[in-house]
Amino acid sequence: MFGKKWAALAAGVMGVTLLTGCGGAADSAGGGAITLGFSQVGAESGWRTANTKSIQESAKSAGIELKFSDAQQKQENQITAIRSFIQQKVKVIAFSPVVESGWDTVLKEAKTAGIPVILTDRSVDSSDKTLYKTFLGSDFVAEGKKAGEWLVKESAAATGDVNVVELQGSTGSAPANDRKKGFADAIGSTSKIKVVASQTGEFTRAKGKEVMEAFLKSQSKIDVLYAHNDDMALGAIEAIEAAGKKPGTDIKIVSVDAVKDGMQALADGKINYIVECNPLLGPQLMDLVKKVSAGEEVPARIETQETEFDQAKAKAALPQRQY
Ligand code: GZL
Repeated sequence: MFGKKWAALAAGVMGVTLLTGCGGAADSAGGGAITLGFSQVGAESGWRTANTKSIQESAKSAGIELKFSDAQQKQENQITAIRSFIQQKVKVIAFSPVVESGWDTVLKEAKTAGIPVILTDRSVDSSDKTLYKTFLGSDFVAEGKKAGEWLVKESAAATGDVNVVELQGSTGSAPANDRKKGFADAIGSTSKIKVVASQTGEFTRAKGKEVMEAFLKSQSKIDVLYAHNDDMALGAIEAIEAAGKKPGTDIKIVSVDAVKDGMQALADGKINYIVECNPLLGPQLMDLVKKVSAGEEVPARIETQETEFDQAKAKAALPQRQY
């Protein structure tokens, strides 16, 4: 029925299809690679850079076609990106919500379009749990609690008040809200530990330095800095040193993330304790994308395994640190 020419053409088409599909995570309907629309918060910190790298590399090795958008820390940009993914009829949408609130409308649009949504890293406060399939990330309240418990132990021998200044993460974000809560819960019963000032440093070094400069001017006595991430702690270290004080000695510092620069400061004695928050969510996310794409059930919440570092543990871990 078909001459050689037609057979060659058919083989060519099959080849291209196979090539697209080969090594790729084929769409459950067999229509080529799974397309994933991912809206990222921004590029505000070392943690975020590592998180983006993990997602992009994992998509590539999983053969998943990634449509990636950087929202530059603006919710309106994430909403625009999610609407664009819906228009493009991607198979799955995943995102790290820059803030907890204001997502129901756009998530209902994705649900109406029949596109499953996965939350990674940060969560949303929607009461309608059917708007997303699962949450993959950390327990930020537990992270704040670990930081507070360390300070309670560290302050046991202190006779006078222990004055704490707090650099909060981005206003309205799940990590900022929850790390603040967890820390307050942990120190709550200890009357001598007092948070005398608390303000957002937007998870960036620059803002962390700026706010720490203001704290140093406004507070007569600062014993401890609690920073919601290493980048703000590193900015604050610059301000503390510029004020002629020794970070880690005159002002103790407890932080969250455990990115390489933070771990180096811990090894150098400029930070005293770091609670880890793991950004390497890519491999687990791609497994979830394949399962959700195939209509498989997935757990409602998947928490990442994390640890804590003192100076000795940081020195030992640094050589193998991936981020
Ligand atoms: C936490 C993540 C936070 C990091 C910051 O999972 O959302 O955002 O702690 C980052 O470094 O900017």
